[in-house]
Amino acid sequence: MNIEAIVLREIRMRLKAPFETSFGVTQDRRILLVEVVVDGVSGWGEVTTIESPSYNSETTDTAWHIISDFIAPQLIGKNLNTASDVAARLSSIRGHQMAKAGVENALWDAESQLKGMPLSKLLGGTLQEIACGVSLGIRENPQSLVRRVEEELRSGYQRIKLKIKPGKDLDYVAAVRKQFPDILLSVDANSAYDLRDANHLKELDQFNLLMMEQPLQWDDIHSHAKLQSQIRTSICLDECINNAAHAGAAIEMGACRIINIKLGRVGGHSSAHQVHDVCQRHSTPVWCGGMLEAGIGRAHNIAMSTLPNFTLPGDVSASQRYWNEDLIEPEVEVSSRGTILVPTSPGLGYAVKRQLVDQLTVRTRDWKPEMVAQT
Ligand code: OSB
Ligand code: MG
Repeated sequence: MNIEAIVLREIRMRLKAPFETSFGVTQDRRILLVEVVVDGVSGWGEVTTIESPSYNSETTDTAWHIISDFIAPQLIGKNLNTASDVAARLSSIRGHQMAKAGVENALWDAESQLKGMPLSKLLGGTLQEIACGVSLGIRENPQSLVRRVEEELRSGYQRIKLKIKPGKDLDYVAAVRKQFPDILLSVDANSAYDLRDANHLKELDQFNLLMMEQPLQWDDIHSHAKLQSQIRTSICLDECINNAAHAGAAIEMGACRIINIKLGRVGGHSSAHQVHDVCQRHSTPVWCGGMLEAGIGRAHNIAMSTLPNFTLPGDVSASQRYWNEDLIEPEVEVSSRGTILVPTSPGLGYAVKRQLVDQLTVRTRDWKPEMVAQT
């Protein structure tokens, strides 16, 4: 696999509605797209940073810097056997998993096209259909949240996740649970609490939740182990898990019973596969998290979600829930059973709308082998 060109683009896209989490409100997305040209074929990846360092330490701008100044110069003109060699080549760059994932995943797309197989198959995926849930942002009041939940259930979604934060938790969850006693329901705090809130978080046990996602500090596995021993609800770690070693440690410490895998947060498909495998060996179910992705990121999430231990519904939902027009053709659609049918054509299985990408692009940088030879 000869890396003949790398193109980095920043696009701007506005979400249909603002999305509120414990760390802030997002509506105007700044998304980086990575295009790699390998043996004449274009592969695409999406960098899943948000705009501020409030989910993890990366931002759209740090990813631009790391890709521009370190990753692209290191990879341009190189010849790889497979996309799974990339992570080792980039191991001298500490952290910056989302920046690395955007590039690595583009190479996986290219490899699957060159081999004439769907990306899901190249990754070793076995599922033909993936189960979908939705993540609902924090609302003005419990009643409007209940109405949103009702709409999503009517569309067929199999699991509802509510964003919570201090002051917007128990009464919201209670209202939804009262209206829908039997649905799969979970909450996500995005690190809004600390261990002193253990008794408060214990109140959530009464709602029979599928899980409580990342209640404590973004980088503190140990405190989650202490909390898990005090509550009945299963903890699911998101922010804390950046690689397979973290996943193994968290499970062995009893810090969680479920793990959310995000391709960006763990550094790309190779690492995601390793996290998946560690969890599988420990009989710990996983599901695919979301980062308000546009279509390219969404397509990668779908391919990853076909691995056999993705046994819980993910946060990967229809393009139309987020965007007036998505970057891919066809857009991601969800069946009335709350599933996405995995594409069977080579590569991502969705075509990138280049014209739309061009319209949305606000800055571009590209690399060709000769540019490196000159320096
Ligand atoms: O914690 O899962 C999260 C969005 C941005 C940052 C973090 C998270 C989220 C979501 C949205 O929950 C998931 C989605 O619908 O893409
Ligand atoms: Mg989360």
